[in-house]
Amino acid sequence: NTQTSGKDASSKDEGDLIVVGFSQVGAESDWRTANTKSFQSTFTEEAGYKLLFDDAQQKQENQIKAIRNFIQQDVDYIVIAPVVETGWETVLGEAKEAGIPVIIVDRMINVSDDSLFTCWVGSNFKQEGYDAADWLAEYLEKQGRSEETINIVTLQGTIGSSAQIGRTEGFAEKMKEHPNWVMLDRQTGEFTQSKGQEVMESFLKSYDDIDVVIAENDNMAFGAIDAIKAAGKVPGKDIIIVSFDAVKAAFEAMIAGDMNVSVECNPLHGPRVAEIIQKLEKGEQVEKLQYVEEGVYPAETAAELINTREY
Ligand code: GYE
Repeated sequence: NTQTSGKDASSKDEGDLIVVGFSQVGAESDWRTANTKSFQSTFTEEAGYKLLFDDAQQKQENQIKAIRNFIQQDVDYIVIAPVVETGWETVLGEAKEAGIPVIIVDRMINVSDDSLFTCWVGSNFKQEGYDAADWLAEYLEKQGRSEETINIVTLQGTIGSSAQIGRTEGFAEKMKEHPNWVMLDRQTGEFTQSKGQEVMESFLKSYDDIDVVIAENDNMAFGAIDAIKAAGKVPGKDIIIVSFDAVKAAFEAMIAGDMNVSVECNPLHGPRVAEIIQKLEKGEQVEKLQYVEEGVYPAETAAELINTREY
């Protein structure tokens, strides 16, 4: 409450609420929407919070502005879902100077002084890249194509974001175990369906022998599926679709036969951050880095599991 966090308890409009400023990346994907909802439904007044929400529209400069605003308003906690990893030192130095704890969620930041943030909770993106490659290797083996040349294209996420870096690097590392896999091209689709479709259209024009699309999120995969159908090919059969996030619409695409697998990335960080804040309120220690458990969902599991999915 406001007393333990050192705020003016007599302030009428905020009362005893814990004020949390949340700088969100944007609204680029189903994953992001689920992530935003998770915060909005957790940080309610009934639960004792006032949530100040800022959508940065995928721009770091907007995030820096929002964080400076939060500092000026003297919020109790700043939560950041950072769009990219680098460039945070100055503004986080200002938050530290103001004595406001900073919690990083989802993507990571790359700072030389790790006292600039209290803790981070998110996914192991490199592991997700490994999982995608391992699934593909097994699938191709079942099809008897382990020795065949396999032409791959990748729709990358926002360049410089942890989700892009980890998934690209994890997959690339595993490719070394498969000398017959060829990466024809990699380009960013900015994690959006429309850009994913656009980039896939250009890939289809440049290469007539694509075997696999790695889409670094489901929404770009949906765009790719549309592009493949428009080009007269069958997604899920002529071209294998490997994706990340495992949002509900991906399960629908898998049931329809359009997508082959989605590697899960869990967006439900609201309750995790609330737990961290409650510990900090009590003066307890929190773990510096918290990784979330995630699975891999091939198309064969989709029909059975779709109704159990929360996002
Ligand atoms: O995979 C994508 C979103 O950072 C994990 O961002 C997140 C990624 C997610 O736009 O859909």
